Amino acid sequence: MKRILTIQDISCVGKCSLTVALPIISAMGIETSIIPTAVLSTHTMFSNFTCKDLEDQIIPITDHWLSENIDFSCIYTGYLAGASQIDIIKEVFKRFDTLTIVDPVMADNGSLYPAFDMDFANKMATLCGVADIIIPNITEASLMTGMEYKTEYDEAYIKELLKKLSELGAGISIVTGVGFRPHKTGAYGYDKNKDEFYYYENDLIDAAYHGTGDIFASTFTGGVTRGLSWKDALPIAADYTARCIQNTIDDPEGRNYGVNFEAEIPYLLKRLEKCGNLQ
Ligand code: PXL
Repeated sequence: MKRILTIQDISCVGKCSLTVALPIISAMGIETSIIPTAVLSTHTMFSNFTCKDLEDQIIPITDHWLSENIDFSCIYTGYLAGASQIDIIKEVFKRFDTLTIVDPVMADNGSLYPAFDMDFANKMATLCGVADIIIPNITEASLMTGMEYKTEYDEAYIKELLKKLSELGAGISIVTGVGFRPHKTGAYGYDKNKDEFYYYENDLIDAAYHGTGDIFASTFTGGVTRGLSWKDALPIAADYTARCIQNTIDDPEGRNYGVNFEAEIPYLLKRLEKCGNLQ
């Protein structure tokens, strides 16, 4: 069985980060090891959340793993609790020398999340520079490239954003939340070694929930780790995320604490089955 290491926070309530990545990647048939970067009472969109930074645990945890010869098929990072964690994550990448996927979680809808500033964004750009695959949304991509954040844009803008992102260093850059037509959204990717773009769109569901970026990134990471190409993993991640959002809207009891990704896991597994013999 393949083994992924995912490094992000645990928000105890408000489905996102590890409480999304762990169940989704496990359901995809991959052992999921974790390093929690922090423990929060809720994600940071609630008021008065508590936060215990676990930065001092990251290197000792990996020291122990190295002494046990533990290795990983992929390392996937999400929400980090502060700029000083970024150099530590780079050291973890060096220690395990495997496929690295960075979701530079820090901003959305044109603004940084409450815990972050431009110093963090600039440092995050350097982490994206040493990753194999990066998955920012448009806000995060514009912060890291210095390009203007736009809510109305054309394909030329997104392609320029992707080219500038790839200049940071990653081989494959994927920008999420990209829509060119009313009621549509999607993800636009660029493979810099092949100079190849790929866009996949699905229906935009008119509701904003927390944790949907984490669902997309976790599913994408699971697909690539099971042996799918990034272009095959991307539509599965996009469609599953859209179904999770739709399921939440349809749920009369649904609370705005994250989407009902659990209810759509059978759909995700059926999609994976259709991919044939995966690793
Ligand atoms: O879903 C991204 C995320 C992860 N972790 C924490 C967050 C957020 C988004 O706000 O606050 C703690």
